[in-house]
Amino acid sequence: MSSLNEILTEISSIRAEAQKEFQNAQNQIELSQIKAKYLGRQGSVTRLLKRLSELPPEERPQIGSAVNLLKDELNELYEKMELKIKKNAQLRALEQERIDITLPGRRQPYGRKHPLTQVTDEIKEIFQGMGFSIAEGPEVEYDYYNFEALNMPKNHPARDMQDTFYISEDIVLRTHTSPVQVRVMEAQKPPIRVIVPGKVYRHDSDITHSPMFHQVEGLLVDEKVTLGDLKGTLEVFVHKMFGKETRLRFRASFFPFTEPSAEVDISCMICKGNGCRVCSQTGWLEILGCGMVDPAVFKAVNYDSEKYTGFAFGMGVERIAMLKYGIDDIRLFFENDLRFLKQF
Ligand code: 2NM
Repeated sequence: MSSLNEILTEISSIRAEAQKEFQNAQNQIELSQIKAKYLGRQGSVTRLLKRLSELPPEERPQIGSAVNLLKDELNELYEKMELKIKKNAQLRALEQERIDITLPGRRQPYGRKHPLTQVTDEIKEIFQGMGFSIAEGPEVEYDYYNFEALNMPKNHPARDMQDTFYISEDIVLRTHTSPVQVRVMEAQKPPIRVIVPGKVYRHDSDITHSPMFHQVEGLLVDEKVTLGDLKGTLEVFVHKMFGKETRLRFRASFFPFTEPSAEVDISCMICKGNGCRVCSQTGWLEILGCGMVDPAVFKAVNYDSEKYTGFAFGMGVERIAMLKYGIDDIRLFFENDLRFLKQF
């Protein structure tokens, strides 16, 4: 059994050793190991406390309070060091995460509208400026709206002109946006002034045809609408779209839903009418079809064709864009090659 002085000396040397170790701890792991070594269940301070019962009763109070003092001192030192280590770690992290605000920024590339969207928007805006509103409708359409109501009954030869994708016996992918005009006329009484942009589908594919392409069609119905109104409207459109110097040429044509019908050519904007690759040396480019709405169409929508007349027209957006920019392959619009798209 050790004497009083021996135990007091042991307490002093444990204190000195522990203080040194705690103060040299470099991180939380080391600190926890040191805490376990002295204050843990098997720790040297804890062992001292357990030995108290082996001491003579008169020595217990003095040794007991000396060991408890050591225990409190070391606990306090532990907490102090823990705080210091945490603060150091925080400072180091801040140092590493510091943002260099003098570094140059990384430029975000600009996105832009697809050329077909740009051309469609331009066409829409020109007609909106003349009082037309925009109408849209389904791409999956009843045979009735796509053909029947447009003066193309079953077995009509004009249906062979369209290479139609059939969904079922009486449902098709629309081959033009005209069925939307029929729906507009069913829903509203004249006067009507609408522009109908949208996707259309035809079984056709080569360098100038795509199975899905875009159309913009227009319809105006009122009392006393004439072919002169049609020509004047399209002239304003062409001059805004291609420039005031562009000339127009109306050629007689045929569509089942208009009578009379015409195709409109414009003087080639690439060669100014002198003849070039784009206009096949003719000086003229075909850009749209049009005509006065056939009374058979008015009959299908219950309009009185004695009271009302109207004109309609339709154009392919890809075709307009190809002519405007001298593009010779329609597939470029659908490949999403940025080298192509970036040029618009
Ligand atoms: C064209 C050419 C000529 C047209 C006709 C109609 C409707 F519904 F009023 F009968 N909508 N679109 C039309 C007329 C379309 O595209 C070449």
